[in-house]
Amino acid sequence: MKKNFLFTMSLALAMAMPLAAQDDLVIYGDETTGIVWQNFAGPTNVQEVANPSPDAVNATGKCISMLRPKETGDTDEIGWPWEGALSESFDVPNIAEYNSLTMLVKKPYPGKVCVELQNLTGGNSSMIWGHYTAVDGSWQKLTFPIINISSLGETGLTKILVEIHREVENDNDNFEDCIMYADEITLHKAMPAFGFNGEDLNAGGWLPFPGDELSKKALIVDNPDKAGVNETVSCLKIVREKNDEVFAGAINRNLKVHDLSPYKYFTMLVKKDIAGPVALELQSPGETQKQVLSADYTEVGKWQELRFDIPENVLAGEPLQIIILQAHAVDTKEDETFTEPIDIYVDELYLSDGTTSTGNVVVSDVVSARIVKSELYSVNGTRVAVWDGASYIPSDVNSGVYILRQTDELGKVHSKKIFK
Ligand SMILES: [Ca+2]
Ligand SMILES: [Ca+2]
Repeated sequence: MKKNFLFTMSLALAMAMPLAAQDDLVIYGDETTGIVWQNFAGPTNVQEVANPSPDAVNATGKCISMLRPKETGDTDEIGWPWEGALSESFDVPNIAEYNSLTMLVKKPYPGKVCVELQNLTGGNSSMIWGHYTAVDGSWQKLTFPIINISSLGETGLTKILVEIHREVENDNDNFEDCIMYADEITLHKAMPAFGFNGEDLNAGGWLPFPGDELSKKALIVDNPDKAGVNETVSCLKIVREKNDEVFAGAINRNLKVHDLSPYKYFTMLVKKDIAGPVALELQSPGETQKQVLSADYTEVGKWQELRFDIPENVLAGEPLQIIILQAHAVDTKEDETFTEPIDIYVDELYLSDGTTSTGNVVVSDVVSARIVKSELYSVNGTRVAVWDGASYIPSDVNSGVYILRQTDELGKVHSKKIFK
């Protein structure tokens, strides 16, 4: 009797909490029931198994495993880059209320991961890319933007396809047959963060452009010069050949920045062996709006931070979904001095509202008139620092929230809340 009562109570509670009210919704994980996974495109042996190495990122008990063979078979369809796991067990009619999806991934080799969100009748989201970057086989949480879901219609999300290692490996001597794992698929109302750093913010993954997705003309590599301004581990490498188009480079179709208007510029690190402009072609969903931002690379051979100013009314107010990264926006077909392919390195792409920069807190962009005096106040109103001009906040100021009060050359006072 008691059991029945509890069951009825929990059912009533479950019915009283519509899914729409939840910010985070775990749709596959240890706590979910009735999710059945099957092989996709080959005998990949998809099954639910005990978590082989619980750690801080994934301490849960079970997960999905997939066998990824190395060799590509002709007739038996093994080892294709699109092999993976498919489940038709989901029921999320209100998928449009969610903005990002996270999935835990564990595999012995870094590489691209794809998810496709589908409905019963074949509508699908197109591929959404992520990139697993760990080299120690640890669990890593990948974030995918929820985009291109209008074709899912009324039924919403019912199927998910996970392509766990969308890479060609049959000519890679370092790759062996292996098991790869996925777990804890969660929908979030929060927007995915914007940024690319090669380590953990992969912004959905870059692909060579134009041309073959699997050509390896754009891929994540070890940073070749950690002695300069970029000490980070990894970056994107783009191979530029003489006969490539002016706009050649890499494309990222998996961005989700709803509103660019609060931002003043993009910053991005570039390193190449010849000087020349780099461009970011911004596009809205469906490519209805396009805008090219350019910056000049001059410090030949070294990492250089480029700044791409964002104009007023960028993309006519539409969201940003696609960036074509034009690594060397020069016509090399006609350039007699350009003969051999060059490697171009790109890293640390971020949006800035003009008040912060990587490392130091830059305050010089707060207003356009020249600042002659800066004062920093705690939120309690105590003045903690004063200095001439704008420049950087003194390094001995503790981290925290402050009010920055600046006086410009015209005597006008500007105040702004800042974080250090
Ligand atoms: Ca789990
Ligand atoms: Ca990096």
